[in-house]
Amino acid sequence: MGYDIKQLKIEAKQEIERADDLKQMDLVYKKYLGKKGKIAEVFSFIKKATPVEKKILGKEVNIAKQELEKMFAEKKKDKERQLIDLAISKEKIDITRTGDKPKHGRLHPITQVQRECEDIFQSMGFEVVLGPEVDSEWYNFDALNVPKDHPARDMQDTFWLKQKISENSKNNFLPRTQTSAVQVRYMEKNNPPIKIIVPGRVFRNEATDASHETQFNQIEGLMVGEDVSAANFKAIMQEFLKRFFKTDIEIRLRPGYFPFTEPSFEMDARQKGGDWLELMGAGMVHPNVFKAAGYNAKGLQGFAFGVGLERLAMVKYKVDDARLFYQNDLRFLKQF
Ligand code: FA5
Repeated sequence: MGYDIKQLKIEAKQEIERADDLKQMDLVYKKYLGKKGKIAEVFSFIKKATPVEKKILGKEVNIAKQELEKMFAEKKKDKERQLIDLAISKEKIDITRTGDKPKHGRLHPITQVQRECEDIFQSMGFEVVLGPEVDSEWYNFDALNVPKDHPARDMQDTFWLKQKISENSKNNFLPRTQTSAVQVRYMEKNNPPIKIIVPGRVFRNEATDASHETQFNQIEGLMVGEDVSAANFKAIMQEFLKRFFKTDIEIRLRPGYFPFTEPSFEMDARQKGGDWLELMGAGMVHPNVFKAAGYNAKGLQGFAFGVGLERLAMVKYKVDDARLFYQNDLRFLKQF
């Protein structure tokens, strides 16, 4: 007998098992089950064989063909399923994975503090008013009852834009040293009752330290009317501080001196266990300021205050050095 079907089957099965991908499987298929494959070869041999050989060999080769076809079909199915699974796993979107948070910007802590203050004062009926950052010596000093050559002018070291050229202080300009410069500017154009706050940048020619910058932000407050009293100031301040700090803050008032208020005081604040920090200057508006604005001061009263925004932020967030706000270190700024 010219053919060992058992051996043929063993070889074919081994090769099918070894075939790793569909392409190799095709080759193996052709080799054994193709038109010119080994099984076909046996069939053509059988055609010419003796009846006894035909009977024995025919049965054996038919069984072998069926087995190999089956084995082949199963392996092919497995391989195809594996390929589909692989493709799916590559394309799959895991909807349970936490997303990547897009990085987004945020408001600077001092801007946040400014907006918070604006919201609180607006809700108490104050209007937000702005003034120029470069103003005249008149509005910044003279109109505020700070006479020329008066030592009070040295309280706020001033950057001058040019050599002073004029005797008329309305013609000399400076980066304003205080938002109080907006008081008379506003009163010239508006009549009482007045209830305004003025946020803005101010500039001082002084050495910097943990609580002093050459450029910082203030919010001025001004309330003027016929019977505006120190009690009104106290009530408004209490409400503001309660809403701004939200936690228990210790406050103390000290007598102070500003030429544009009489009496004047200064307010310090601290978090429990922290150091006292001066927050603001304040007082009852001096009659000379009303006069400079062209008001008839009789019967008019008002209070004014100027609070440092960096100082508010320092106490609220327990930051012990104001310079941190302006170093642009994102690790610091991201905390707010
Ligand atoms: C004034 O500027 C007055 N115009 C305040 C005022 C307004 C008094 C209205 C009366 C009526 P003073 O120089 O003390 O005052 O500054 C006010 C606040 O600004 C200080 O309490 C402090 O919070 C802040 N401040 C002052 N200097 C600096 C500085 N160099 N750096 C940061 N904050 C400062």
